[in-house]
Amino acid sequence: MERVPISTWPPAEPLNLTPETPPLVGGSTSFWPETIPTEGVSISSWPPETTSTEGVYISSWPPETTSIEGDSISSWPPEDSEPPSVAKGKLRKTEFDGQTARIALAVWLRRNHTTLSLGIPDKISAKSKLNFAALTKDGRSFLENKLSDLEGSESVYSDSFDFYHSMATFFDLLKLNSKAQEYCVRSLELANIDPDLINNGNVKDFLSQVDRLSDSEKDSLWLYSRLQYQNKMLDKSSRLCEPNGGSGGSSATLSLSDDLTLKIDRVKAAEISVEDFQSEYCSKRRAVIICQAESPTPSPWTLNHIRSSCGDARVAVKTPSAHSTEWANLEEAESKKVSAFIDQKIRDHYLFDWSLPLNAPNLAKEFKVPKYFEDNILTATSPDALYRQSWPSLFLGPKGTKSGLHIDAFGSHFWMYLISGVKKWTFYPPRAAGDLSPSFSDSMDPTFNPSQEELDNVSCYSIELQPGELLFVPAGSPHKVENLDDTVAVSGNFVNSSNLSEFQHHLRVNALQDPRSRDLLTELSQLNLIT
Ligand SMILES: O=C(O)CCC(=O)C(=O)O
Ligand SMILES: [Fe+2]
Repeated sequence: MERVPISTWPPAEPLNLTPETPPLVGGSTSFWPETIPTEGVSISSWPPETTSTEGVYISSWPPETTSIEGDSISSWPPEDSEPPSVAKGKLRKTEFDGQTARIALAVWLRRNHTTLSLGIPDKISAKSKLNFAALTKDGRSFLENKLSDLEGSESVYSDSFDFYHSMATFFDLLKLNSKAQEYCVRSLELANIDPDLINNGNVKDFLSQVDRLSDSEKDSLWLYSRLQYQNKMLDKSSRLCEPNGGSGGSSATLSLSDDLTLKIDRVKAAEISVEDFQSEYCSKRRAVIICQAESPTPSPWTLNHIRSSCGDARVAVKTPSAHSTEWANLEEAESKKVSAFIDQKIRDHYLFDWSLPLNAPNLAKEFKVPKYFEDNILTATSPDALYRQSWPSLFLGPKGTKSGLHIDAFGSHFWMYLISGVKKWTFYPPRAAGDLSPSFSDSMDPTFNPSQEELDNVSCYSIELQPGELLFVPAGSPHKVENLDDTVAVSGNFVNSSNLSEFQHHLRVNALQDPRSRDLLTELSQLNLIT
């Protein structure tokens, strides 16, 4: 696939986001590679008429060219399209067409969505729809049939990397994790790639090895690495051995270390130095609320002030959806001016994690990041580097809006300063993440859809964040948030020595699919900030 030069993103001008545009950063910052042909398709135009945006990464969005514009649903993929080359194995198109499971499912969906009643909800993204379809009875049996056809021709393709990679993607979409991992390993072995490449060597060696891989080899290594991360989250025995947080295996009560990790102190700013914060909270992975902190803005950020400073800027507002597989179960609802968002105050529309440097630079200049979080390697990079301008970001949450259970992306820590209103935060122990029904699809960020029973079996701890309070959320903590009033808040994700190793791990995995993560690794290594 075509990859647009990194220098074209982010655009110099603030974005005029349309509903078709994928998240700018996500995270929120959820990194956005989507290698399904449904990428960038707006809800209203589902199923897509064209597949012109196939496999475009967030960092290379929007695509410069449209490749197969004009093809209709029924003619995609084109009849005469060449399947990917199959190393050595004799290609028999009827048995193995080279498709990965997501592409096969998307094509199947396009052809059958009018005749089958799959119950796919309307107002969710193309990505969420595809994940939903994979869980329907018909979707599952399509995938199972395809998989059993593939299994039937395994002997013909026993030396084909593409074949085993494709099989792994089917097992993965069917949530057969150990089979998926086993087939990833086979594909990587056939391509002479060490499955543990992600964990080995310094950054330079890692990148020089990765640069030698083909796109599908990187995809296979990416899937293997994501499965490894996922299995670690799900594996009860390894969770019991971890030093931080968590409820261990079956946990109605907190262990002593969980108690320490979960309990959230309120400390007055005058009584906590930056060093105390680092040693007592940040490096111990304990959340804390710092109260009576110096105001980070020269004048109060009322809605009027925000409207007059950046009312004309556009924002893609979010809305929660139980069926969403987007980050924190938040779907993009619509694009509108900030002034319209403030005036209309539509129930369930949430202005969420909106980058101030990128979208409202004047407002960004007024905000001083609290001293506790200045030690942040994401701000040591060049202006165009990934994450460099993502924060501080703004949250305007009408009463009742929520963000679903999630873990902050790329191993980052998080802070939030609440300007007005009250936010209810609920934390779960990091080690209990696997007990809360995490579901992985195409990123390292799972969505969580725990049943009431699962929730009842895991300890949690809630606090109500008040105006003027500053919250620190350590990397790896599952949490969810509800706006008890109309709220205005500002936040940031950050990385320092205490979370550098998991940050690097996530960045290495992401670099297999996202060129901007790859460039960030290179830059941080050139700056000697990582090795
Ligand atoms: O305030 C919220 O709704 C959630 C903030 C949060 O957890 C995040 O952006 O990671
Ligand atoms: Fe979060």
